[in-house]
Formats: sequence, C-alpha cells, structure tokens
Amino acid sequence: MSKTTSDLVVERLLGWGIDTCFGICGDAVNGFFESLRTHPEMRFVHVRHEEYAAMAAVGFAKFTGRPAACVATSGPGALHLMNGLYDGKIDGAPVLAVTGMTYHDLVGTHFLQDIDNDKVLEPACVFSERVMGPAHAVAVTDRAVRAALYRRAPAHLTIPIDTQSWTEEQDTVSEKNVPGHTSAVGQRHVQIPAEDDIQRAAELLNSCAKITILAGAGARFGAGELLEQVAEALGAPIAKAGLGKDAVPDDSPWCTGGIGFIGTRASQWAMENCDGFLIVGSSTPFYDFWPKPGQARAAQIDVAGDRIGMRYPVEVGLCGDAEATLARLLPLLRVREDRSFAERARELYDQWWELQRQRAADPAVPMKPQAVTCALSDVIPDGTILTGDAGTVSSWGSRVMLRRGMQFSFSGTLCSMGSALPYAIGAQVAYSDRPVVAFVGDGGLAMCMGELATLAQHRLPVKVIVLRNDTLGLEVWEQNAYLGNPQYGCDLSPVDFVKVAEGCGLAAFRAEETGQVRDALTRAFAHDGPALVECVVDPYEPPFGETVKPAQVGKMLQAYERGEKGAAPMSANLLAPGRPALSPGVDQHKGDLARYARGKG
Ligand SMILES: Cc1ncc(C[n+]2csc(CCOP(=O)(O)OP(=O)(O)O)c2C)c(N)n1
Ligand SMILES: [Mg+2]
Repeated sequence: MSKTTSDLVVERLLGWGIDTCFGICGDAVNGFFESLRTHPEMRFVHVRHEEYAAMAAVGFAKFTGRPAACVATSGPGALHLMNGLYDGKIDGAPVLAVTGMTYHDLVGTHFLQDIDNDKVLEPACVFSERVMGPAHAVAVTDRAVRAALYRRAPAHLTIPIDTQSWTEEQDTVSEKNVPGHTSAVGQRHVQIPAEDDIQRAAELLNSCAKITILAGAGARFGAGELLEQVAEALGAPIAKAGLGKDAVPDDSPWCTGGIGFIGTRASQWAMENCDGFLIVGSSTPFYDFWPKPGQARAAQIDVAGDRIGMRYPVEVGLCGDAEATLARLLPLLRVREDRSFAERARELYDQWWELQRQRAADPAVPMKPQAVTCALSDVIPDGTILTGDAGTVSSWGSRVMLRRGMQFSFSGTLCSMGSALPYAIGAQVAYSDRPVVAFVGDGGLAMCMGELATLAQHRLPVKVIVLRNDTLGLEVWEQNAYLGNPQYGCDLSPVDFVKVAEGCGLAAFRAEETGQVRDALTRAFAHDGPALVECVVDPYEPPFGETVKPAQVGKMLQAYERGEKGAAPMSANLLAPGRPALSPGVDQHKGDLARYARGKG
C-alpha cells in the first residue's frame, strides 16, 4: 500500500532510532496519529498537557542522551509545547517535535486554529519547517533529526492536516528533487581540542597551588570518573553546578556538593580560596558564586566554543567533549603531595552535612525539609533517577545524597516549575527497570497535576515526593532577600495531594512529622506502581542559609522591618545551632536576626 506523508515521517524517525513519542491528538494532527496507530514500534505515550509532552521528551533525552519525539495539534497544542521545547533548547536536549497545521489551502485565511506553527516554534528550536507532502517528507525529516542531534536542541516539523494523509501517488516530485538523496546514518561525534591547547591547560594547572574544579552538565555521561582522577592528581575539590549533580556522586571523596544559592558552604569556600579554576562543561547562571575575575588562573572545557570565556576570563579554552579532553589532559598533570586544600574543603562539606542532619532531627511540626531529604537519602534505591523542580525544592532536592550509578536532572537554566514530573515520565519510559523519583513542590505539582493520571494510565511506577509548604516558597525568600520586600502573592490554599493522587489512581501516603517520613517513603518504594508521598514541611526553613550573602541578609532585615509575616520563624531558623558558623551572611547579622527571632516586629 502506498505510504502517506505521516508514514514516511514516522518510518524515518524510527530509522534514526527515535522510537518514543509523547503527546496529545487533535483534529489538525489526526492524520499523523493514524501513522502512529499503524506503527506500534513507535511507542506513543499519551500525556495530559502538551507542555509536559515536550518536557517528557527533554527528560528522556537528558537521561538517555538520545532524542524522543513529541506531538501536538495546531494552535493551542503547538503553543503548549513551547515552554518544554525552550527548556530543551536552553539545556541542550535533542527533541523532535511534530505538529499539525490547518489545511494546506486554508493557511493564512483565519481558519480554525490557523497558527504559523513553523514560525511560532522557530525560536524554541534549531530547525522548524513545514512538510509539503510525501516527496518532501524524508529529506526534511533527515535534516530535522540531524539538526537536533548535532546541535543538541529541539527540531520541529509541522504538517498540514490534509497533507499528513496524502499518498506518494498524490504528490508530484519536482524536477530538481532527486528521490533518495539523503541518508539516516548517524555518526558518533567526539570533539577533541587542539593538542597545544591541552598542553597549555596542563601547564596552567601545574602552576597553581589550590585548584577548584567545577563540574556542569557537560561533565555527565562518562566524564565523571576521569574528573575524579583529575581531582586526585591535582588535590582539587569538585564543586557541582545544579545540572552537574550526577557528574560525580555526592559521596565521592573529591565532591564538595553544589554551588550557587542551592550549594554548600564547602563549595563556596573552595571557590573563594582557589588560585586555579578548571571549569568542565558548565555555563551555570550562578557565576557570581565563582572565584572573582583575576583571583584564579582558569581553564575551561566545553563542546560549545561560544560558551568558553562567557562566565569567567579563562586563559585557556579547550573546545571539546569532557571525557575525551580529560583523558588527554590527565597524563600531563603533575601529581600533588599536598592535599590540604581539598582536605579543608572536605571538612566543611562534612560539617555542612552534619548541619543538614541536625535540622532533619528537629522534632518541630511542621518538620524541616531536611527531614525528607535525609530520609530519602537513606532509603533511595541504587540506580535511581531523581528529577528536581524549581523552587526551594531545587535546594532541598540538591541535598539528596546521590550515590554512584544514580542520575539527576532538572530544568536547570529555564528553571521551569512543573518539570520534575514530566522529566520523571520521560525517564521511566526510557528505563522501565530503574527506580524514578520526582521531587516536587506543591506549587509546581499544582501546575502539572494532570500528569499524575499519565503515570496511572501508562503504569509508570514513578514515586512522586511533594514538599507541601502551602506557599510558593522560593518567591518568599527572593522577595525578601533580593528586594527587601515583604512577601506578596505567594500563599497557596492547601491541596490534599493524597486525595488528588488517589483520585488519579496512585497509591498515596502522607508524612507530617519527622518520625513518619522514612516509613512513608519506604512504603511508596515498596508499592508496585506509581505512588505519591506528601510531606508537610516548614516554609520558613532557609533554602540558602549557608550561601546567603551578607547584603542579602541585610535586605531580608529590611523586609522584616516592613512587616514580613514570617520574620520570626525565618530568623529563628537562620540562627539554628551550627548555621551561623557556616554562613558569613547570617553570622554578620546575628544580633538583628536574634531580635526578630524573639518576635520584635
Ligand atoms: C513556570 C514558572 N512560573 C513561575 C516561576 C517563578 N518561580 C520560581 S520558584 C517558584 C515557587 C515554587 O513553588 P513551589 O513549587 O511550591 O516550591 P517551593 O518554593 O515552595 O519549594 C516560582 C513561582 C517559575 N520558575 N516557573
Ligand atoms: Mg511550595
């Protein structure tokens, strides 16, 4: 039987190894759905909102390194994809988006859902084209997939509804089009920097006494163990950007945890005190936590040459893949005897963990978020894929101890709320045999609550852990610490997530006290299917207590003076035993905070 445009696109995607598609049907894309129906090798995952179809595909790509597809109808469906596609573009995840358009001969006539999808999605993608019929389908699909793969970003094809079902006989091949002129042959793409640049980077690092390494998203997938060997040779602590959390495990002897607001005191100290700086695959926006320009001699490894020197005035740029570059750099490094710099950083790292454990043990109700992260660190199974969300939950999620073999990601640079659950869907679809945990806030989960039903529908045994603090918690701290304003517009009326989850077909548990968390988590992990654990936590435990800058505590005091309703509990929590010693920002304002902690308003 003659093939349709949609058949040709689906078969070409399968030819490229793209065998999973997340999405929602619609009148402008139903011709494509007929090809999905007749090609069961393409696994179709029906989600509840197109934004999360795109984000599930981003999650799939971030954890597997290979692309999935997402599909949406014209107009509202295509527009819903936008946020997820931008997330993929900004964080470097290959995705193949397919949308429907209105009839080929009604485009631009104010017809139903007549949106120029190709133009609208163009800025979110590295490739965005209309498919004009069967004669066009294969070559343009090949271009789209190559663009997504080799520029590590979403590519988009939009097909008019009637064109989707046109058969090869119904199309005419133009005079200049040579049928079969493209191929679906992928190639490994390993980028290696120039030899003399590697030599210069080694000389630079060999000349420094106290080196700090920063690992970002580019240090994932195979570069981590080499990075630990480089750290060992240099006696250098490894700090991690949010997207580099799984580059090396949190319990690696060289790791000092995250940097930035969601980071550790240890990483901050290592940044403030180094004279050499090696950046591996990171362009995190939190570079105000890096060494000051001029403080350290620096080298940077990045596959994207245009990212080198973007955040720090590096002397040597190594434009290449982290794994291949580190393998060439390592033998040129002078092995150090002196380990004192890394040892001091590790002491601080241990103290920081100790503070987390002390906060976790606080019997107050509502419990501290650390009660959840510490219990989760204890019970989380080997090989887990953990997904994080935007909010104070980014900070708490980064405090889950990731062991070797586990993976983590979140919407790092777009920082979109509601990303953890669709990322977890993408991860669980990719790896049916691995535990997957979505770590979410109550605001973020409220955005994507429909995707709980997706878990039930596809029997995806994801464990959703929601920190319920009845507030858009991060914004409270940001309105205070950045602007000196009392919180406004942050309260959330309580949602009973246990009932919502049960209503969607999940098992659900609630923990309201420190002593209940471990049991609730254990029961969720033991459940053979999707489960949710609602943890009711203190909104006023500081998510950046150890990294907050003195000037920011000053702004917070201004907000307290102007009537911030959480002033007393926030101050008391900032002054928790052990915290001022680890936080110059808090230490500097101890006296004023103590007055607010006693209830001065
Ligand atoms: C889609 C989107 N809207 C708004 C924001 C701004 N924002 C960042 S964090 C946050 C609050 C998140 O609240 P919640 O999910 O409850 O987590 P919490 O901070 O309470 O831990 C908001 C509104 C965002 N990052 N993404
Ligand atoms: Mg919240």
